[in-house]
Amino acid sequence: MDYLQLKKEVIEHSKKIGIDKIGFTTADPFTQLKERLITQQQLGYQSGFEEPDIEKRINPELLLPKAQSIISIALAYPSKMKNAPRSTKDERRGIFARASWGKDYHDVVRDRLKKLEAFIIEKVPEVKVKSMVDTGELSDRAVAERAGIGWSGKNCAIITPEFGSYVYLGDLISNIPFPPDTPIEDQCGSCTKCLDVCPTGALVQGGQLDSTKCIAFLTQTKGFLPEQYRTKIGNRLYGCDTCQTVCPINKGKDFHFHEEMEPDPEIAKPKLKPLLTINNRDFKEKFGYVSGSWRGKKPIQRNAILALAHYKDETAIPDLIALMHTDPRPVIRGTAAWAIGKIGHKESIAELEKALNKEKDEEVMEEIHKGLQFLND
Ligand code: B12
Ligand code: SF4
Ligand code: SF4
Repeated sequence: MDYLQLKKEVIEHSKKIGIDKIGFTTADPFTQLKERLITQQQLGYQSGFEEPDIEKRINPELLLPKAQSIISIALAYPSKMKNAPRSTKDERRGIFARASWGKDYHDVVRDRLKKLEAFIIEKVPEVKVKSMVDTGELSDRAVAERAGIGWSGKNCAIITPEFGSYVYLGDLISNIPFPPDTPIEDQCGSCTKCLDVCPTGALVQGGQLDSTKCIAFLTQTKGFLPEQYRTKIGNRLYGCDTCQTVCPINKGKDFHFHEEMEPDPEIAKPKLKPLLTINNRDFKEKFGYVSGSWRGKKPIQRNAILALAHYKDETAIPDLIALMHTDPRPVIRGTAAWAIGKIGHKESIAELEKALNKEKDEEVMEEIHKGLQFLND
């Protein structure tokens, strides 16, 4: 079979089905990645969202017997929101990172991978294929880097010359020996903007992330946010784009190729106060289709409380007091108490004391004490 010809046809077809960039690499083990993953594990820098089995991550043959190649695909997503609503003094708003704008990208990328699989199966009916996006075993970035989609930036992102780093990645492993592409040269040069601007110092050095400090990770945790980060997350409800927005390669990069990726401004940049009281059904209906809701309502609500504290929004005090007294979730009660103190609403001292008298959860009591301390200082 003429694999080069088949590769050309696959590339041609990819353009018709809404894939913005495609690259090919071998199914050889990712040996350099193995060392990196072990190092990250040993340093305690992993987020816990990664596939834990390192062998599966680095050896495509364990995922598809007789694997011969991996196709990497990239879909460009928008970086600018049309008709973005303004956050006003009375109605403060939070922000979902761009990777959570529009329909959940897992569904969008999976759709393109399925279409690509169907085309390859049509051409080679006996082919074996396996596709994945984000939740699969492979490192989507390591695959993309080796397949020439982009280089691995100091901010850890795969940066394409065409679309910058605002691309989602997906992989298709097959037993077809497609001729591989060559990696792109690193174009970061002496720039260190992303390292300099990271609010928490999570980029410990170029291309190395301590996930436990990264705001993108922290916004997705379910417990109390460690205190040193509470004032750093600003109005972020999910994810963080800071090390990408400062990147000079991303300047002017804003692509609107995919209708599904257009954000609903009221969802991507929602009002904060209504989030405090939203019920499960409404949350699912409004936010359920975006990738940023995968951890459920609690982290978003916790982050909304912290965002209101960030804005020192006194108009949120009645809602925060109600949460502190009645919410069944300790994280929400405690974070609300902390926020009331942080906002500096001295008239709430009595409410905090009342809450302290009836509170049974020790962590929450600690947060109420912190709130009181802010107000008594
Ligand atoms: C776990 C995870 C996270 C964690 C950890 C991120 C990280 N940097 O490791 C958290 C929750 C923090 C996170 C955040 C984000 N994520 Co995420 N995440 C993943 C996931 C599931 C695994 C990543 C992983 O294994 N990391 C471990 C590190 C060690 O490996 P790696 O980054 O995959 O591979 C690189 C390194 O190994 C490096 N490397 C290897 N050896 C060596 C040696 C040296 C010396 C150096 C310098 C580097 C180096 O090269 C590889 C290629 O770049 C992938 C999906 C997947 N299955 O791959 C998505 C993925 C990486 N995330 C993605 C996105 C969009 C994000 C966010 C931008 C979302 C947001 N706006 O909040 C942020 C960006 C944060 C950042 N600066 O990285 C995209 C990235 C797209 C792109 N253009 O790069 C992915 C690929 C999902 C997808 N399919 O589109 N994510
Ligand atoms: S996503 Fe935010 S917190 Fe994480 S490395 Fe980038 S700038 Fe730092
Ligand atoms: S900000 Fe500079 S160093 Fe960081 S990824 Fe972009 S070009 Fe590279």
